[in-house]
Amino acid sequence: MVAVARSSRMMRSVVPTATKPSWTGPRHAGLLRAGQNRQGRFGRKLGNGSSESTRMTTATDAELMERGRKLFAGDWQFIWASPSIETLPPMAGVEVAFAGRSNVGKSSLINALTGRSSLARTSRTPGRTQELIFFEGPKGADVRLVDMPGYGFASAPKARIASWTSLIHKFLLGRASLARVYVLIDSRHGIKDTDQDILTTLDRSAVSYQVVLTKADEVKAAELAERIEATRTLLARHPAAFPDVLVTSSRTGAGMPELRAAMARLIGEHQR
Ligand SMILES: Nc1nc2c(ncn2[C@@H]2O[C@H](COP(=O)(O)OP(=O)(O)OP(=O)(O)O)[C@@H](O)[C@H]2O)c(=O)[nH]1
Ligand SMILES: [Mg+2]
Repeated sequence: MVAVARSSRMMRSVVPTATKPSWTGPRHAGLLRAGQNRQGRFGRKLGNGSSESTRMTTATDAELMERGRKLFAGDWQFIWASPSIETLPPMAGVEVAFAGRSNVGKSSLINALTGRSSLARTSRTPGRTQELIFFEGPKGADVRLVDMPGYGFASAPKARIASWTSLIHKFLLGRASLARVYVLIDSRHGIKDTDQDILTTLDRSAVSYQVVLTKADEVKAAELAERIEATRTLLARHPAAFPDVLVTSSRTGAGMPELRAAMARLIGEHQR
């Protein structure tokens, strides 16, 4: 098996899967320690799911925010790109994936989280990310972010749409190391039919997932409040989803501390 590895944004090379890329740079060990609340991997899936990132106590909040900040201030590197389900990297650590329609802002969110302007490739044109792109966090954190191709990109050739769609659904259903999926929804548009397909797939998978509204800077406060409410109402039909939504803007940085904290908590739980 081989994987396409990028050592820079312009250059690609092929490395055998057995070879761990050596360009991951300095590492920061011991940034995380286990969280206070022990939860199994699926512990929040069906019950009081909103407690994790939206209803934390003040003390825990501050601690998690700081852990999240440190985690994402560490060294994040591209490690792998998979154009197919057969070329995925070996499973390791905690994986967190970002799914959503083309152009919703998945790659931009990864850049905003990591404080890097071009770790993930972004574009005004839909269809920019065409593979499953893996980024690895600081050493010791044992976490990877997965930037996914977008769905609902109507103007791409049908065969390519079918291939991306199949890759997305297979990955979400069959990846045991996937601990959380964030489903990104554009604040201007809300949940569409194609998003429902992904939510349905996630309901069938064993992974916990949460909706993240993106581009909050593009809508007025009243419209945003309506969108949040409408999204919550739709999510009520998906008991496997976190009932609450996270609101973000990669442009202004809004919601990033909360999202980082939620991931710090998730990782803490998995490290126990
Ligand atoms: N105003 C605003 N624009 C954003 C935000 N996030 C992303 N964008 C813009 O939206 C466009 C698409 O962003 P990407 O991050 O490439 O979107 P994507 O979901 O990765 O797209 P694909 O890879 O094609 O599926 C770019 O022009 C970004 O600058 C945001 O928070 N606010
Ligand atoms: Mg992208």
